Amino acid sequence: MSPVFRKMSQIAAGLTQVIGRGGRWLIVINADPDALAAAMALRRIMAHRAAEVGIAHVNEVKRPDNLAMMRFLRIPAVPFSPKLCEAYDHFAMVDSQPHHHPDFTGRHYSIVIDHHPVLPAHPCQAEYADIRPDYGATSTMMAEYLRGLHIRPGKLLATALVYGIKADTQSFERHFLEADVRAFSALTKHADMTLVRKIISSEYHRRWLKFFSKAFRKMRFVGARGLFVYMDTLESPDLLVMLADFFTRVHGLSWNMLAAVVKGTVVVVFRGDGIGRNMGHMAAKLFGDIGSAGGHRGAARAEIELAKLGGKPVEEWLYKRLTGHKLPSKEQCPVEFPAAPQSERTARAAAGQEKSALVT
Ligand SMILES: [Mn+2]
Repeated sequence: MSPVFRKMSQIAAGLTQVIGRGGRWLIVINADPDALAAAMALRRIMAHRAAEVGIAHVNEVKRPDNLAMMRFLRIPAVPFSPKLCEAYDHFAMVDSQPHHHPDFTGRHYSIVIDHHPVLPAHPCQAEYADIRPDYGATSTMMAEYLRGLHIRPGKLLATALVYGIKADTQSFERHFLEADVRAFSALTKHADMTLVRKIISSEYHRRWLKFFSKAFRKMRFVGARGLFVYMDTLESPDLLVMLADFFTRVHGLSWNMLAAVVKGTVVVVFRGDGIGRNMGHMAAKLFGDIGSAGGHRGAARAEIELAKLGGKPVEEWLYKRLTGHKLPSKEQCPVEFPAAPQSERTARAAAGQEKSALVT
């Protein structure tokens, strides 16, 4: 047995000692892919030791990929409530520490396993605390526990842990350790990568499609590669962000500016390809004199109180600021793609694609 593996077995034994026998455990999380996966793994470790194990999330799970993860991987997490806690006598926490969320406070956690930094002002009081701030994901730590306890993860658990590591390290673009890579590659042998892809591609809610429909109707192209869309009134600026992010995936557009009135404020969201125009500069130049405006090269935002427009129609006002011109009517400015630059047209024609591109 290698020294590393022996150490993992010892650590895992410390955990099972605290779990003991016959308790009713509630695992409390702030749900994101890493937390959901880690909770599922701890539940698996507790399975034959505890009388009952529940998972509760203090946040509302809204993101479609997180909902897809819960659904496809059958994660039995329920909303947290003080009433729910009455049914349990032990509490555990993964991927968070008790001071991270107001709903976490007011009860004692016997187990805390996390990878966020430890703050001197909030030392962890748990009987069993394992906090490794250098790790890219709590899912990696849980994969090590499973290994130390000789538990081979089933397909759904392995898939959850793979997705947890992938999400927290942004597919290894953000901070990670070699341990994260090791756990990831070992888990992929047991995981269902079709399910991972299904979860990743669950980007939109069905109820959002009406906003796409509206955005497509209201598109106005600006210059050769810009797009402006005014969405009238929206409940949340998140919808603008969702749409603006979508348009960054269109080849032939290099920047977009999406706007709407949200609760009495004109919210303008900018997205760029990070190569051409600097969105932060653009936002500040267009709206810095009248509202808060700024951001960075690829993403920016401006917010202007609606009252400051003095009753002017918002779409026309925004278009004028953006282009210096009057908003053309839909008849004068039909929504159609501007001709592709000459070089692209020539290349397409040379490849014999021009006709099929028009037909399809
Ligand atoms: Mn995490």
